[in-house]
Amino acid sequence: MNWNNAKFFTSFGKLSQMPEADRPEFAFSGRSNVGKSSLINKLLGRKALARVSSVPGKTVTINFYELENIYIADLPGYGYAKTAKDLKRSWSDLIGGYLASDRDIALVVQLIDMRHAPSADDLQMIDYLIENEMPFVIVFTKADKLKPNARRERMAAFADEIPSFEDITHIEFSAVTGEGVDELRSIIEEISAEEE
Ligand SMILES: Nc1nc2c(ncn2[C@@H]2O[C@H](COP(=O)(O)OP(=O)(O)O)[C@@H](O)[C@H]2O)c(=O)[nH]1
Ligand SMILES: [Mg+2]
Repeated sequence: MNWNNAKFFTSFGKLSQMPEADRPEFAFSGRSNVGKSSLINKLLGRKALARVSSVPGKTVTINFYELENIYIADLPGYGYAKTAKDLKRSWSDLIGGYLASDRDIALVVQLIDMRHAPSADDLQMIDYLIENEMPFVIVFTKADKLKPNARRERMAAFADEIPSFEDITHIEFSAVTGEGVDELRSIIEEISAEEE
């Protein structure tokens, strides 16, 4: 797979605007500021395909990037403390509707900040994925921000904090050092090959 060939495909804020489901989709999910845009840019070998910002966006949209025979779906970040109620509702309508659709969601990549215990929203998302038997992996982001000892402790803690952790494929990732990029690319390549 040529990872440098990704192009922005479309952006939609309403389920009625979802593009045709004509290929496998890899959906990226996580709370605001977890490092989702940075990860997508790193994965796709681009500096700013997905917008990196410390200010959470005000519009709730799903952004699709097209890469060879797959879509990369950038789901809106959740869990921002100041999120207004109606924004929260449009978030759950959009994400919930997308995940529950009959689209070919080949994999959900659930991002969690390695420095912190998973939030209630993270755990709700993981429960949803398990309950609905959706294929997913967890990516622990910002690995470069932890010293080795703290990192070991946090990884051990996740095993207690995340249900069925031993059965979930997880990747330790850093957009700064590039750690985990090859591993994540291999997983996506393997699944897209199976989908052919
Ligand atoms: N040190 C470090 N900072 C990161 C990493 N990934 C993202 N960040 C920073 O975290 C903040 C949020 O990143 P962003 O990609 O916009 O998060 P998003 O809201 O999930 O899309 C930005 O200041 C990024 O520079 C990482 O792997 N290491
Ligand atoms: Mg972002």
